[in-house]
Amino acid sequence: MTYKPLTEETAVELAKKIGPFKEGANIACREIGDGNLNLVFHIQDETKGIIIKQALPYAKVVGESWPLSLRRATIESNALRTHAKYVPEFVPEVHYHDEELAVTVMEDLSRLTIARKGLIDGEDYPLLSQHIGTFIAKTLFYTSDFGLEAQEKRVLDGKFVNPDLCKITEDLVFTDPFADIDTNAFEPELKKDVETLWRDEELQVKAAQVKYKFLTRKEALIHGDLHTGSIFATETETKVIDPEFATFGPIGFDLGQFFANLLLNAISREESKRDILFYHVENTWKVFASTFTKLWEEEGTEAYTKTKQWLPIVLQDIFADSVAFAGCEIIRRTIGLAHVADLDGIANEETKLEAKRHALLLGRALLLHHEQAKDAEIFRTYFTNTQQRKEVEA
Ligand code: SR1
Ligand code: MG
Repeated sequence: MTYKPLTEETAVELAKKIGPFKEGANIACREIGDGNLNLVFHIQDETKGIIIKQALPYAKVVGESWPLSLRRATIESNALRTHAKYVPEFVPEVHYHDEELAVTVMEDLSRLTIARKGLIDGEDYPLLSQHIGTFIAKTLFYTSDFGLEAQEKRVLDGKFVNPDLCKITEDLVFTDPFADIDTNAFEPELKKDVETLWRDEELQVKAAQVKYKFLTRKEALIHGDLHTGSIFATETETKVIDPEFATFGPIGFDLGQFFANLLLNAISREESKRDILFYHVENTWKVFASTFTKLWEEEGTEAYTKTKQWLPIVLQDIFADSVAFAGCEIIRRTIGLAHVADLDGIANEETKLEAKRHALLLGRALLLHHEQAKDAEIFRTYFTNTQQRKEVEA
């Protein structure tokens, strides 16, 4: 079949051909895509449902002037299938993929809620950090040069060459927010704060260094866009979706994006309701480090994983990277092209501006001091200091 964007009608026709529906079933379809890039159709009859996701040949958030490769749909379905090998409990099942149509048919997760929305509505998701810490540790360990034979890893790396989507991250996360670029978006009242950031030469150097790390460190298969909008959750279940940005990159990247989005939600909450977010940040790191350690000790593939003294050094590097990536993500979600509803949805204008100023200072502090960051409590310390406008000491 040649590529054509689906409509609700043609999505139903496709579902009838490949879906689990019986002849004559009463099928309903709704386009529910609220992300920046794709069409997403929820299709159901009285008893079951499926999701049909289709990539558009351009970035939906900007329009046809920003062309994007359809191959990302294949990258996404390959990533979901790779993740399913290691953590089937944390990903939706892929039923079908058509490369030409850029379509992936997958498990209907509508019994769960997107974690960003739930967190904004005040949900706590007590198991979120346990699940995401495990997801990140396993998917990254098993695709890294600690858990996969080198030759296999090189072959897998070749399946995830993802230049278009990597460029989005390179531009939107590491470059544009640090300069006066048209696509940045922020309230005029923040202009002074943003200009201070643009003039901060020390910060510019750190941003350049971590962008270089993202470009050059092909350590493991990263999800590549692991914010709270890429996670479905309930009190007991967690599913990671949308790995269309998947590529080989630094192990700390997914951790950093997840930390940042938890912290952005914490900024948006009243003081008394923030503790659960700090708990999730700290526990994600704790679960990640302990799971990664166990895998290293029990399933390390390379002779060098027998060098016990090296593991704490590897973990320290991953942690410091994650702090830097978190800093960039916080800054870009505040003044870059793609914002988050956690901050933009704050109803009171003055509170919103204060929250965004806090976010900029927190992002800056994390990026500036990431090399000295030793344990996950620093997120809480930097959060409080920047909220009180205290200069953060390394
Ligand atoms: C043009 S795409 C903007 C953002 O949406 C995606 O979810 C990624 O986070 C990307 O940076
Ligand atoms: Mg997405």
